[in-house]
Amino acid sequence: MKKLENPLYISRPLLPSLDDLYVLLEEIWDCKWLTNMGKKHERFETLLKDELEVPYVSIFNNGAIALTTALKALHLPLGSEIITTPFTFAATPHCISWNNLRPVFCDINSDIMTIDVGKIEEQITSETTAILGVHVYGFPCDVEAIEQIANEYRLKVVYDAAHAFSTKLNGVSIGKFGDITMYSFHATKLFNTAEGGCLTYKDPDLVEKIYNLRNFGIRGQEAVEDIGINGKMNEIQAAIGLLNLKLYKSEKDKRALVKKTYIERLKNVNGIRVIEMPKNTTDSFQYFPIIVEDGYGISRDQLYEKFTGYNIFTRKYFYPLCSDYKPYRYLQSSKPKNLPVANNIAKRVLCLPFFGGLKDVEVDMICEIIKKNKK
Ligand code: T4K
Repeated sequence: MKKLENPLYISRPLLPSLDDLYVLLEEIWDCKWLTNMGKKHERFETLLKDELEVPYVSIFNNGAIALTTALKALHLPLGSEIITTPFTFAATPHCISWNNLRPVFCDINSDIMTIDVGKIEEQITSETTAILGVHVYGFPCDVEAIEQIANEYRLKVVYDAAHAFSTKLNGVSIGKFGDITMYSFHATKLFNTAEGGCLTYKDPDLVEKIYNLRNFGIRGQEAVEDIGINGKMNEIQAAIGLLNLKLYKSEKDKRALVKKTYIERLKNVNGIRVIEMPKNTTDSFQYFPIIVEDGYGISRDQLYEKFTGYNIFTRKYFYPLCSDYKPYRYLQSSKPKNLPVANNIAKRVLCLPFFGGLKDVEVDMICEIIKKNKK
């Protein structure tokens, strides 16, 4: 097997045709309205609400600002504790910290790597005010159990669904669970607007609140009614969103085929664990993680290096754990003995290149590299 001439990345963005984009850009240029809730923004927000099958949706300039705003909108007492997972992207605990709230890390389950609902209650103290679950790789958290715990302890529930665009649980949109859910539309996501994101929620009282927080609290030229930030999506992002809404299902179909091939080829490789979506869940086809078990013979890091040698850039999402980042290391909940499963998974997980345009020969090569290096 020869080293690839061009690098092969974990993801490649879904791009609308330039001709189609040009038509929408021309409309934007003609009316000279670039941002501040223009026509494209309005249309995209409306269509997205239908697409995600949720009562309310507010679009944002990126997922992290959206998540920060979600926590702000819930009026959680300053300094209170938010129980979350360390097995996620930095944005999750950072959005907690930016609200002057304190992340408390809870371990994950080894099957689908979401927050371990059996361990949440041990983390609850008189300071706890919310649970922030992450539907990591599009695998759904145990939303029912989380709801039960939240009801019992009167906690708010926020979900980070950055990876879960179009995920459904028993036919219900993942955006309908909890108090607020955040989706990311970053370039690396199944559905993208280059940068972008949204919040979904069901409480009508949150509509005004989130609207204000997203735009400096401005309610007219002479009225500022809340301490908002600039979370607005611009018209060019919204234009990409409008076009990609029409395309993402066919991207999903292509990814479904790639995933099927990966699973077929890899499921019998001793020491490689592939993770299938639970039966009651509609897949978001965001990432394709494998777990490199001891039986494989070489470590995840060694396999990662083998790939790099072929110009193939797999990713160790999510290593290191957020609990090992400098700002969070000192926390009591970051101690490895509190997070045995997360620590184990973080050193074994590897996300393989996964996007619709991945060629059969490339999938073959990736699977061959995995098989060939087994000891
Ligand atoms: N919560 C969770 C659980 C998240 O995963 C994320 C973001 C967020 C919250 C926050 O949402 P946003 O504020 O981002 O909307 C990437 C993404 O930047 C980030 O959005 C994502 N999670 C995270 C998991 O992955 P990096 O630093 O790994 O990205 P980067 O630049 O190394 O890109 C990965 C690969 O994608 C590249 O090797 C090539 C390809 N790529 C990337 C970009 C930016 C492209 O082909 N085109 C591109 O434009 O963070």
